[in-house]
Amino acid sequence: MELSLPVQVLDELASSVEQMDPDMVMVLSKRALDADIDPADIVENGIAKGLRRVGERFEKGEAFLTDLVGAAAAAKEALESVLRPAMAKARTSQRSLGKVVLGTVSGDIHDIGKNIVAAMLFASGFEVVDLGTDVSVGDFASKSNEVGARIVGASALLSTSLPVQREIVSEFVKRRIRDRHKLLVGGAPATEQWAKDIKADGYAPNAVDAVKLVKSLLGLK
Ligand code: B1M
Repeated sequence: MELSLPVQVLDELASSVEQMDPDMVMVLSKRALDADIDPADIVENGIAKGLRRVGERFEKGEAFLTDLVGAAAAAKEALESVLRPAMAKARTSQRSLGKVVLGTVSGDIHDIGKNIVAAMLFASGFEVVDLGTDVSVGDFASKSNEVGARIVGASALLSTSLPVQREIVSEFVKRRIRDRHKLLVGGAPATEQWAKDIKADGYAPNAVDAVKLVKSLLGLK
């Protein structure tokens, strides 16, 4: 059976990320946009799929750290220069729907997923203050309070960095600023149950759901 065009392009895109081919990732990302595929779909079912496949091979000992680095570099180039601008162009309103602080927790330098969440939130009308990676618990609390962010999102990709999300919640309680901010967690090892256990306000498995969650936490449609 012949695959329909969008499925085929996204499949090839995932494979080109896996093959660490930045030029092909770029070409296929543009082709997918030209075929009117939603940028969120391109990211989730093309680029992220390829990255996760490399991760699975790495876990089984079939790929090396250099493969993770190469695949991430190929993905990042297209995300930053093609897909993020396409998402920003789709921004519906210039009026800010609210301020969101985002960061990857301390000990963790994975930022591709967090950057996608940031791009989708921006495209949906939010002002995003991105603290970057390896962000300390104290910085999450002080920066969020300083900029007056209603929403604070912490991303963690390592099982060893996941517990930092709990420390962030505790830090906001300790500083008596917990009720001023809604705390959102995400990243591959996080789950809905984990968010409940650590008394965060919510968990999202992907960028599209993160936008929905932020809107619902702020009482927006
Ligand atoms: Co790393 N790595 N890595 N890595 N890496 C993982 C996470 C791993 C699962 C691979 C594996 O073994 N299968 C594994 C962790 C295992 C574990 O802890 N259980 C791992 C490891 C072990 C490591 C190192 C320790 C390897 C080493 O040095 N020996 C090391 C750690 C470095 C550190 O952080 N201190 C390391 C390094 C790296 C690179 C630097 C080479 C590179 C990252 C480059 C970068 O980000 N700039 C890298 C990569 C690329 C990966 C994988 C292959 C891909 C990550 C990714 O970008 N996914 C990853 C395998 C995997 O993810 N399954 C792996 C695509 C991205 C779109 O998805 O980040 O899940 P994700 O984001 C999603 C959702 O999770 C969600 O929305 C996003 C969009 O859908 N989301 C949120 C994310 N954050 C959110 C926040 C929210 C809401 C939703 O609200 C706040």
